[in-house]
Amino acid sequence: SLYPQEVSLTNCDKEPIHILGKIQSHGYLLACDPASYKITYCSENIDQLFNKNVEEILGSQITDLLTNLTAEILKTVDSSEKMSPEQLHINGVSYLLIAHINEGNLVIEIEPFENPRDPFKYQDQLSEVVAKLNSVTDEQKMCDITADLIKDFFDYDRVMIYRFDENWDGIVVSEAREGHLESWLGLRYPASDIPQQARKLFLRQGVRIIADVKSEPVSIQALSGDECDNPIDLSISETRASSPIHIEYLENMNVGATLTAAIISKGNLWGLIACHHYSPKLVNYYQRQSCKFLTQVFSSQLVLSKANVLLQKVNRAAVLRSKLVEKISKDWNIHKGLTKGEATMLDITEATGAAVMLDDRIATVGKTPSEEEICGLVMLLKQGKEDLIVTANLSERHKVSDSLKFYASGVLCLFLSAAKKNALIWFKPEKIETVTWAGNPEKPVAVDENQRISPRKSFDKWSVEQSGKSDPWYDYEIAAAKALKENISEIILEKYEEVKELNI
Ligand code: BLA
Repeated sequence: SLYPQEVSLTNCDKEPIHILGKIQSHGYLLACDPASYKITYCSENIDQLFNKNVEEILGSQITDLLTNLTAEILKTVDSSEKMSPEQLHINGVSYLLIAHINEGNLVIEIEPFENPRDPFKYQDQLSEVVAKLNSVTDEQKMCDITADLIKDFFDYDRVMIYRFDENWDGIVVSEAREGHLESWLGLRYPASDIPQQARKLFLRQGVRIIADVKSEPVSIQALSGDECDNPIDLSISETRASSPIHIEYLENMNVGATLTAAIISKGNLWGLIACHHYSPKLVNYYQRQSCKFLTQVFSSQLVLSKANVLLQKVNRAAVLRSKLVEKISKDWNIHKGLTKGEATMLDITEATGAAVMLDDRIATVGKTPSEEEICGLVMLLKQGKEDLIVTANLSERHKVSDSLKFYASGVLCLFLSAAKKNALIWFKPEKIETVTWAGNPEKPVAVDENQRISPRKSFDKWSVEQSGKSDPWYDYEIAAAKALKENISEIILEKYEEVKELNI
């Protein structure tokens, strides 16, 4: 590792971001015991709303402070849900009051409620959006439409659809931005930019804003003494201040405000809608809920379309496989049946080349290495324990020739029996790709002389050539190959039985 042990990147995973004891300065926070109504926490700026200071408020009754509302709040808020917000007017200013219960505290947050929109008109627009999203099935189109819609609706300078890969690195797959901004489409960001506890919290919260990156967060005071000794859990709070590391990250990007919404597919974080504004920006609670709703519509549409595409592929592979079996059962020429004519073994996967090795004879279809090289490859693959080999990076497993790397960086190989004389093999070619990261991915953090970790300063494009890798093998391809192997084994067995009978 480039860094000393104590400041390894995993430290970022340890920051307890849900109990940092601060809120963003546009909001106000009060918390009380739900049974006694005694106020146990409040934010230091609370005196701006009520003509009382922190000392007077802590320990007093919430029912004395929010006289009209408290009964309502306490009636409606239950232990899991957030109460629907109440509008408040204090000194001629409109606010929204949002309450929830978490870890034994009734948490009340108050935030400014500026330029409320006509709720009916808004509803109409939302319905239009849902209809629009429902009408597309292509994943990329869906992302593009969603990015445009969110930009239209909430007017951030830049809206990105950000997708996580299997290592939690991320890529900007769609973008809507103001014309003068540089495009970030296709840029990658390392997993450490969003550590795992942040992703986890995020999955729970769904949508979140940072209204003003430059504003100083406001501390929370506790009745019990030092808040740090008995911190309040802000996991589902609306106004929770962000980790200073993330704030520094956004400052390094010159971002002034953000909105982030979780794209969830079957309970997992698929990606984010990441919105950036280059000055402060506060979207109110109702707007955030709309954004959450839109993101949910997008997420479910995404899951549906993925399931449909998969189903179509699975069906197609099954139909082709039965054609193959039918063909082979006619003349029992497995080599020819699998590699010649209209349907071949190539068609049940997305591979570009395939080979069958049977009775010491090879037949190929599509773009493959030479027969000699295929033999050599099978000798290599045979050495392992498995009778199914799946790799999208052959040169990572074996030292291979340039030609093998070129035609067969991706290999899906099934041995037909334990003796490993006979095999079905599919190939995918090497896909040389230039991957562009936002900053050097090897150095996602800087460490100062006090061993303090900070995010990287530069997000300048950093290109890396990626070689030796093919497209991945999808589960449906592996399943189709396995099913074909079963079919072929049965055919061989039948053939053997019949030959035996003829001999008698
Ligand atoms: C949080 N980092 C985040 C979040 C995003 C990113 C979206 C969640 C923000 C939120 O909840 O409001 C990262 N934002 C991005 C990326 C893009 C973007 C990749 O717009 C791309 C366009 N961050 C670092 C390093 C550390 C780190 C090195 O870069 C740790 C040492 C930490 N990021 C970090 C933490 C959080 C975070 C702790 C949680 C912030 C919080 O919710 O308090």
